[in-house]
Amino acid sequence: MAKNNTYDASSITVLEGLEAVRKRPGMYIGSVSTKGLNHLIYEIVDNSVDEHLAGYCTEINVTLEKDGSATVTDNGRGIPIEMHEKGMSAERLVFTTLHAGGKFDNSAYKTSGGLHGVGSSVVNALSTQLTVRVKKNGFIHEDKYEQGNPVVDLVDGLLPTVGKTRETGTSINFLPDPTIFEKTRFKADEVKSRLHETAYLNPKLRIIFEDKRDEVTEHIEFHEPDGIVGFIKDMNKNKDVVHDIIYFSGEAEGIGVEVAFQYVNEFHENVLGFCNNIYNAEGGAHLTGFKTMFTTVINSYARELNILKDKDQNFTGPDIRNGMTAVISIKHPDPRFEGQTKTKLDNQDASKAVSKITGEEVTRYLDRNLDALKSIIACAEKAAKIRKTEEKAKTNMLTKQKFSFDSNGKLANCESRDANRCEIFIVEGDSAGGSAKTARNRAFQAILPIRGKILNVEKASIDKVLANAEIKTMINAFGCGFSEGFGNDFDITKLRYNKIIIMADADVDGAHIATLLLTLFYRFMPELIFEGHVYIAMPPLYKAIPNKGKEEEYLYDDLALERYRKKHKGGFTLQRYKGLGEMDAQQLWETTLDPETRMLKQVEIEDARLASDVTEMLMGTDVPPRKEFIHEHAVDAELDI
Ligand code: TTJ
Repeated sequence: MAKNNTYDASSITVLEGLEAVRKRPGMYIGSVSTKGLNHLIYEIVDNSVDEHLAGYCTEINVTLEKDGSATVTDNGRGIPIEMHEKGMSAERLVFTTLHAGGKFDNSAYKTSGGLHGVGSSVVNALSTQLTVRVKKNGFIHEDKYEQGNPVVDLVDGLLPTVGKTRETGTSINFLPDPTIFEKTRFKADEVKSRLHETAYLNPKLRIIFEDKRDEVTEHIEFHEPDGIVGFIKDMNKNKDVVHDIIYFSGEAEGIGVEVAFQYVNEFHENVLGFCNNIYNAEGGAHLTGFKTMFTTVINSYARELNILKDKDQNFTGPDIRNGMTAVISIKHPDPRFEGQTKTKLDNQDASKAVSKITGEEVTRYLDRNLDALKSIIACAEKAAKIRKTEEKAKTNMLTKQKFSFDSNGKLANCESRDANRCEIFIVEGDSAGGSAKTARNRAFQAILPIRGKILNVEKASIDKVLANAEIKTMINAFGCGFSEGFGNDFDITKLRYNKIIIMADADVDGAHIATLLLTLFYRFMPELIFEGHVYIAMPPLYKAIPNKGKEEEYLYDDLALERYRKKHKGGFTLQRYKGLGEMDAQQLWETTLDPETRMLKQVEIEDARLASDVTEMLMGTDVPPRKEFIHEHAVDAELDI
């Protein structure tokens, strides 16, 4: 409880507010999985970014501490600490009032919207401990909270000081509450990738990341003075680019618009949308405005240049974006978000603004750069040609070899046709596939064995992808088609299995196969992931059989083994499972297939996006980084029970 006695009725409603956050944390941070956990860091960092946008902060430090806490420090003006009219220091209002969000100045752009910017009070409510240090007016002021409640006595209504300083800034240290979160280990890869994104979007900001949790401290500085141009440059590094990066910016309808794009010789598009520095996974109005106008402009150039003749149809939008890497970043005074994960920008004025500026600026640039224009149209022509061949091939495929549900290559289908109940396991290797077929409950579990490595879809053209036997079998089995640039034929309502479960060995090759499959789903069937249908099976690493008494136990990671060792001092025999193929049918059922006892990890869209980003690295000829990545992930792997 709060020790100080300056509390009045208003502070009681405050604490009730935070209690609501602790009761239903998902409502405020999306989930209590690792994703929600990492969100806590972003909530705090966003405040410092706001201070940067207001023109006062140039550096932000984010540190993952040894004790499992996180520290965010900036060199801004420092949160106001003086007495606020409600009889509390302003800083206390920020950390104990829902939606107060530290907006004491009139910074033009709120980062709040959707899941984001719900504020530092939410982080406070979900932390066992939170310490605030504010450097200003010559002193370091300190405040502390436990489970969201202040535990520091005010001195004449003011915060105590713990030292002197000439600097200004804010530092927050917080320890996530283990009774709220499923796991409390921040995922460094995700945090780094998000901080790097923030650096690209704020070219004058320096972000220093440190991970002190392992023996060797990791220290990385993110500073991207080239902004979103640098973002494009990095996404396209090691790729065959076909023209210089095109950049433009402008303002319309009170909305700031910045766009950078460049084409590469590949067969997919990668168009990312940001609003007020927040990534919009589901896109939205800004992307629609850009895409629609860009399609119009390129088609009209193609007609002007007589590349499209009178009788020819227009290029489709996806044709035109074939090979495009683009970042559309807007600043909106009052963003609203919709969609499954509340990451789809809903403001229609954003579409108008982006469309207007794209129309003007792209024309201005391409009028003067005919070579770039011709390269872009060449990409569209290539795509259109493949699309037409593909449309023909698809019609042939559908009419000639009518797909039969039961005789589809190696698929051992289940008996039930009730999609809600059905599961399909994608199993690496013929031998594991064979055991899984014996072990499964054929009433509702289907098994699809796949052989060895599957095709890396990032590197292949669409016709290659569709010619690949494993991929064809998967698309057929799932039943909902696929979506790629060339028209969207994906229909999630036709999905035949509620759960698609990737079953691969817990080793380097297994991780690689899972990555390739995630990349495939992410590119061609992203809704499967958005709507939570994709899972990864987590087979155990060991079986422990105690020397006397009690039953044997499956252990799913080394931590579990460590715990088991401590509990069973009497001795036990340990069986190590090297791979799925080594388990007999009964063991496979108990450990991996039986819904009552198995462990599954539900794949989130971030996992897939990350997988897609790293596929390049994994597939490259560079052996060292590959090893490193997989090692890191092997250590990181955590369990959803
Ligand atoms: C507000 O207007 C007066 C001067 O200070 C402005 C402000 O709030 N600055 C500010 C807040 N800088 N940094 C923060 C901040 C930093 C972190 C890490 C966390 C929070 C909640 C706020």
